[in-house]
Amino acid sequence: MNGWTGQILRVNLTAKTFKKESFSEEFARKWVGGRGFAAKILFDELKPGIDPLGPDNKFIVALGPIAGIPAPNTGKAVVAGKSPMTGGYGDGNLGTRVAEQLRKAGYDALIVEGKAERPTMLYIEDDKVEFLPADAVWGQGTYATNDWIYAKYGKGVGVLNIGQGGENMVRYAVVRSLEGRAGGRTGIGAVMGSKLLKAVVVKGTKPIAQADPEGMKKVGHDDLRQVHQLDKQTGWSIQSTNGVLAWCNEVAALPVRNFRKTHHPDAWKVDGERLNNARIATYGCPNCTMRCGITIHDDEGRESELDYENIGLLGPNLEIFDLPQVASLNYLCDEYGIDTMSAGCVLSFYADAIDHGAVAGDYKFGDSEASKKLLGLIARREGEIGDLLAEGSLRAARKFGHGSEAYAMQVKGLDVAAYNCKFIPGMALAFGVSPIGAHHKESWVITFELKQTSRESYGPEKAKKVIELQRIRGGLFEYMVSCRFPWIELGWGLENYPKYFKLATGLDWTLDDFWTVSDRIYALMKLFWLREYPQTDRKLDYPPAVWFDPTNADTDGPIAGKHLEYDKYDGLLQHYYDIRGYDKRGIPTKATLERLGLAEEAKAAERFGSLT
Ligand code: PTT
Ligand code: SF4
Repeated sequence: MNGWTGQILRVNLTAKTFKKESFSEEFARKWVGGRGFAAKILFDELKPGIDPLGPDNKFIVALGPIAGIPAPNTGKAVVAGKSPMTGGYGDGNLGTRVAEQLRKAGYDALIVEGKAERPTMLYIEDDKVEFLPADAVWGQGTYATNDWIYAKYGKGVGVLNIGQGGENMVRYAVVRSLEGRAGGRTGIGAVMGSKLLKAVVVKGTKPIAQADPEGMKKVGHDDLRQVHQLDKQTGWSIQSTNGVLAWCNEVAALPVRNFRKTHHPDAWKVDGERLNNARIATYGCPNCTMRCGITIHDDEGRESELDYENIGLLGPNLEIFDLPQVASLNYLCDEYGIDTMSAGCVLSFYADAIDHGAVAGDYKFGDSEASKKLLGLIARREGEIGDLLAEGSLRAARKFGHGSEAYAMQVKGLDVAAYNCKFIPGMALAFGVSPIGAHHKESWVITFELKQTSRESYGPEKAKKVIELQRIRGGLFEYMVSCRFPWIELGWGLENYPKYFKLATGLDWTLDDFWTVSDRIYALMKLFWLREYPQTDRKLDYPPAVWFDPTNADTDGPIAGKHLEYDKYDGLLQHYYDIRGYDKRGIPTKATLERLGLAEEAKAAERFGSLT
């Protein structure tokens, strides 16, 4: 089968067994790869209601038809499982040599089941699979673990590993790969930890079957150059993702003080220009010619790679405007293997809850030393507070009570990304309807909304745009499995993806064919929710309550006195459901499921919750 190896590697850690399983061409065409494969496998194989941190959950690594091929930005992999943060389908997308090595080993996906008896490293080399002891690095951070692995196998292998956060099942633990790369903020690192799986190392030597290997070589080579030139012309990677910080501050969209404020006079101290000035090195994912990983020294001289999300949520959101201090918090998150974004939101929520008298404590906004200590307590689940904050802001709010849930900045249990939507209805909708909780990766509608429409509008054009972006970002890029930055940041055309798909698989698809796959996967993720939460309600698609609160409105700046309005937001949500063909609860109707080829899945879901 060109474009796919046609094989999945299934490993059972309890029994220490493994087998290769073939999948059909029909399966490949229907789900394509990455998120599509992972969602379908988890939907079919997980019993509803299982504990995400128990042995019944599965850890999946899934690749797409262009993953690992020398073409722009294809060095990415999807890691997935039932999310410990949300209880729904969860995944993340990270740069890793595993993309190329696993495909060369002969697999499009890896499924890890069960639980090891002792800390384990899985070593995969073509047809060989070894279950190796990892006691030597259990309890160690991700940097030491990486060094240990590289010392054994050299730097050419693909590596996924976890730190203390994953080992101790911090619900927002991530999977780490190369320098500066992390993914699976829905808690996929904790899923690895729950299985005592410290690391996965992959080496492959086989060719990847393609419909037109010569064509691919030429086009891939030319496009890698073209993307590099585009990056030079636009200058995007000078500030990389953090180029957006100054803009967010200007348009009142920056998270400041647990999202209480939307802008701050000191924001410039941590903006893209300052980050670039402090740069000591640049890292990137494999097959990337627009490398975006800007690395600086933290206050202790350690290398730390910073993106906008990390800076926004560990910096202004905690009222910390000292770049080396922010870098230090970021370094610790990377070392412990916990999500910088949820970590930032959990700490800001804690400070806010103390401020509002929901809980007693002396932690304060702006205190970077105390923040560092708390990160250590969280990663080790040490003491009552470390253990509780390791559960995420929603669960902590439920424990604190006193109305604090209103300002736990999360949707469906996943903390929000660094866009303060106090008065940005479309982006608030994008967070609300993201099928994995509040993640910006699904739909980043904010620039369209602020640059091309009125901020005041709750009209259908915003719901339509959210869906258009979901199809591309949460769809195409997550099942083809390649980085979206050439498209979003450099304007490298979407038409390149059908082109690569054809070179890899021989199939001549239009973009509309791809959007059908995107809609199918979104519908399946929703069915996953229905099975887990049969009483599911549209309120699950609401952003944090504090954004609707008039007493929380800004007192100065461009959106002074403004806030989201419930009735209008609900109308916008309804536009979204209507366009998607979902019912009033936000669940795809039977007709929609039928149209997307999900009749079987609908039947399976109906055993647990009703469909309309
Ligand atoms: C992603 C999320 C992001 S999104 C960031 S910064 W960003 C944070 N990075 C973290 C980190 O670093 N260390 C850490 N301990 N925790 C972190 N949590 C946060 O995780 C990432 C880039 C970025 S940088 C983005 S937007 C794009 N994301 C893509 C995506 O989701 N899909 C895709 N097809 N292409 C993408 N390209 C870009 O990749 P999650 P990476 Mg990450 C250190 O996975 O779970 O979605 O969380 O993968 O290889 O580091 O690249 O301003
Ligand atoms: Fe990785 Fe950044 Fe390149 Fe995307 S642009 S592939 S995230 S280095």
